[in-house]
Amino acid sequence: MKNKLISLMLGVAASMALAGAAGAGTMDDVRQNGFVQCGVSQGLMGFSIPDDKNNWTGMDVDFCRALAAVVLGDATKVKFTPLTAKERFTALQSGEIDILSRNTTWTMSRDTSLGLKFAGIMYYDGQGFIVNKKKFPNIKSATELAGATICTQSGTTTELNIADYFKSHKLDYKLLTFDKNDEAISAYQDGRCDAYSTDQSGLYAQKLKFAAPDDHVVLPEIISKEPLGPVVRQGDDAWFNVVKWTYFALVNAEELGITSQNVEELKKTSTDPEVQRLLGVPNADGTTAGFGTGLGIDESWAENAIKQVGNYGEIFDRNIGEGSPLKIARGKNALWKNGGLQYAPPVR
Ligand SMILES: N[C@@H](CCC(=O)N[C@@H](CS)C(=O)NCC(=O)O)C(=O)O
Repeated sequence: MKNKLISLMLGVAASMALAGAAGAGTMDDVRQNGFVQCGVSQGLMGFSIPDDKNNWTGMDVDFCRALAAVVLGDATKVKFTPLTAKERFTALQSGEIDILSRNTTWTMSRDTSLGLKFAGIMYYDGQGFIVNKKKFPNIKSATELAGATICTQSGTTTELNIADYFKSHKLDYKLLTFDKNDEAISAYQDGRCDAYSTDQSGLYAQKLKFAAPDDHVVLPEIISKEPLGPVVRQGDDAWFNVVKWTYFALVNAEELGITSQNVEELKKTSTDPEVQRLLGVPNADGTTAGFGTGLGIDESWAENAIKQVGNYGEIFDRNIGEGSPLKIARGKNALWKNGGLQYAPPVR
């Protein structure tokens, strides 16, 4: 009993400290600063990567832009903080960033012990392996990697999943981890390890950057569930709601056929009540439905994000889908009505 009380008190103190790290509330901070401080990866094609002029692109980057459009009405009001896998959670806990949008897997310990809160699953991923065909000419399966040295980035779920996978298949292995992903990739390319492992989306992204991409093959096994999504601190429900409903708005917009191209037209002409609610169209008597008010923001919150950044499908397509060099199929990330897992609760 005494122990329980002590751990309860410690828990409360920890969440107060976490909430305190962000001052009065993250939404107020963001409004005062005039921008969203968004933690991203240091460079992962399709998710978050800067060009030589420091213009960032990617799904994770676009999510933060959509959030800025929702909260501040302007998708350009974002600053990006590139973070290694190891640094990312401390940056969020300490209040250095307002949101972490960095191909981060939703796991129980991150969602509980680390004091964080995942707002949704932007991308359903799973971990895989890539190997050099010259080293393994006839390889068909990861089970043939007995005794192999695997390179990966430290501070990731990847490290832990490899241990589980090799242990459960009773295979020996050696792990070579690096703080920076570029170092892990160089070690793999230099032949210091037999395989490189990460989320499958990351494998396809890295492969494109290899000197001879066709020399490498992604093995068929998916050894884990890697639900990737945006994360915030616990103890700030108003901010959590805004982040969560930004994601839901993007998915609902795709489901309702609202795009960056037609959103303005649909706002004026659509008679579909679902479209009208999402876009904050006033009722016949001039009153507003109040969904923006419920979030503490403008009624045109969703319209701003869709107009300036696009719906979920548009974001997927241009960054990692058919409209991108990665050409990843929608697969599990298709809308639920098309057999996928992307599903958002209704705006009601
Ligand atoms: N989803 C996994 C892995 C995330 C991760 O950090 N992956 C590496 C390898 S693809 C990465 O994004 N590196 C890019 C960077 O550090 O800039 C996790 O949350 O732990």
